[in-house]
Amino acid sequence: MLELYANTGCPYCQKVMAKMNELKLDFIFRSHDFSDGENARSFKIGGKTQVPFLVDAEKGIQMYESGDIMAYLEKTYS
Ligand SMILES: N[C@@H](CCC(=O)N[C@@H](CS)C(=O)NCC(=O)O)C(=O)O
Repeated sequence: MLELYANTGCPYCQKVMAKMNELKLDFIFRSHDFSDGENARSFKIGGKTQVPFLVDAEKGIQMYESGDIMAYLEKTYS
């Protein structure tokens, strides 16, 4: 199952979520709290405090950058 670490107020996250909805992809939304800083779960996995952050465990993929994530989703799941 795809996991997206994101924040609903983040425009980059919104673009990625729109792409996921367009492609009708199921995913787990992991709400990211910026105040958690380096204690955030996504930081522990990916090493950055940045969102969006995609984890595609089945394919061994972890990815930052909304443009890269959208291109990956399009290429892999459309
Ligand atoms: N170039 C990145 C920008 C992402 C970005 O700036 N995200 C902000 C939230 S809207 C963020 O995570 N800021 C905190 C940080 O970078 O540590 C993308 O397109 O995904």
